[in-house]
Amino acid sequence: MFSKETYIRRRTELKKLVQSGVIVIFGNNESPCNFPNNGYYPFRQDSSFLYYFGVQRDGLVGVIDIDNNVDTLVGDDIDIEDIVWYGSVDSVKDLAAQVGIEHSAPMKQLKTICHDAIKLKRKIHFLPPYRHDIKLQIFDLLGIHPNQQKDAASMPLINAVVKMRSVKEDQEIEELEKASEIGYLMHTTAMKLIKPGVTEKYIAGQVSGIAGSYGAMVSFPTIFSQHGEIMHGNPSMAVLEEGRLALCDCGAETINNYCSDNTRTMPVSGKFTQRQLEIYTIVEACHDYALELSKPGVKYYDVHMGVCRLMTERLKELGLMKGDTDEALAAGAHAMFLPHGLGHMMGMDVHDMEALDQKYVGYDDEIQPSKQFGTSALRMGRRLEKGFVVTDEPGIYFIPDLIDDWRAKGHCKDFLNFDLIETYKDFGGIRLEDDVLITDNGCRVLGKQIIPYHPKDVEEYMAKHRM
Ligand SMILES: [Mn+2]
Repeated sequence: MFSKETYIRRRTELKKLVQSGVIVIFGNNESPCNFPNNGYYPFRQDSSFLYYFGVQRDGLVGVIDIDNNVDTLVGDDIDIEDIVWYGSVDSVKDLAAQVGIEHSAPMKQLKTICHDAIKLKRKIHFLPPYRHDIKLQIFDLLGIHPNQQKDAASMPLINAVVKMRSVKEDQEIEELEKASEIGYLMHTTAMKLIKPGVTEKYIAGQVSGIAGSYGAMVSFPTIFSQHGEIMHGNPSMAVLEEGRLALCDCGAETINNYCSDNTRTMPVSGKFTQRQLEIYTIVEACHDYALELSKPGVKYYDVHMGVCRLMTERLKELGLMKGDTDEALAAGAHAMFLPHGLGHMMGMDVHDMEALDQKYVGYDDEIQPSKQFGTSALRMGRRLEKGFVVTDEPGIYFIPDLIDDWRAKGHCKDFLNFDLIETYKDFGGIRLEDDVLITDNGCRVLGKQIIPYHPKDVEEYMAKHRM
């Protein structure tokens, strides 16, 4: 938790931006895993609630009455039976005081607060809910059916939250740096443990445990797979095999819930083959090129397309693509190899604020999401600003089903050498990912130590440290 002044300042700014009405920000409730008392662990607070109210406890709602300038933390104190099991917990009144709030109220009063506002025809601002229990709570309070809640969510509130959370404060950057340090440990541990004969799940489990040991938890379920061509491949009981690549995409959250998100792709044997190096060095060049291009004022959409252009040129040199580069890009032929976007915003959510809808977070009036396969998966397209944190994550994948699908349809056949692509069906995929802070006139990769990614550095690290 930051100082109470931080939360007071943020709520004051939020009131200025939203201007009038009553803001209701729902904290998360405990979420049952397989029975009510066996919840998903650790408890994860809603990020917007954390941003303005800072409190990690479940079952709280933050109310900001803009017109009367009254902030209230709503929630029930826990009773003696819960204290027996979980230990003593601060009262809601004390929790409120810790984040500079004078008023607290029991949960039953939320209904009165909402009904009074409705009677006076005051606007009640809420964010799009993503958990079903909160949807029921909103239905109960405001009478809006869960199916209509996304549309009924407040645009002034969404815009204000996006505006504020997009630009990271110095103390937030410090937290992100801490998350990067844990991420460094996670990835270098994977490099130490990778060898023929161990399972994907073993390495993913070891790596995820590091996030739990030094921070709150992983920032998303660890992706570790020899099938790097599956974007979000779950680690399986498959055994690592000599000659294959293993893709590791993972990150940590600090105890204050700031994230890291990195990807490395490593040779199981400790040495890349010539064929692997040819593809790897293209991804490496794309990763570095994005760092060259990224600075305030530049559209991330243009950085994405710049990377796709470089990738296309290099794949043409290998004979995997052909034809005019501009035409290939316009047709979306590069999406055969890169069917996702270059990156996304990152902060307290690994895909920052995605719950508020990507079109309000990564796009604006100037730049709208593309509908073309591949580019449509770009989560961040708008102009970069100082203080934004985005991921830089190019990849090249050989997806057997996609190859078959496009070949059968003849899709982009003028730009793709299907005969050669066929021979890569056993290749897998390569992705390299780092987290990037936009600075005054450029950008820098977060983390005191950069996780090895130049092929020589990866091989040297593995040769030196492998167990
Ligand atoms: Mn990512």
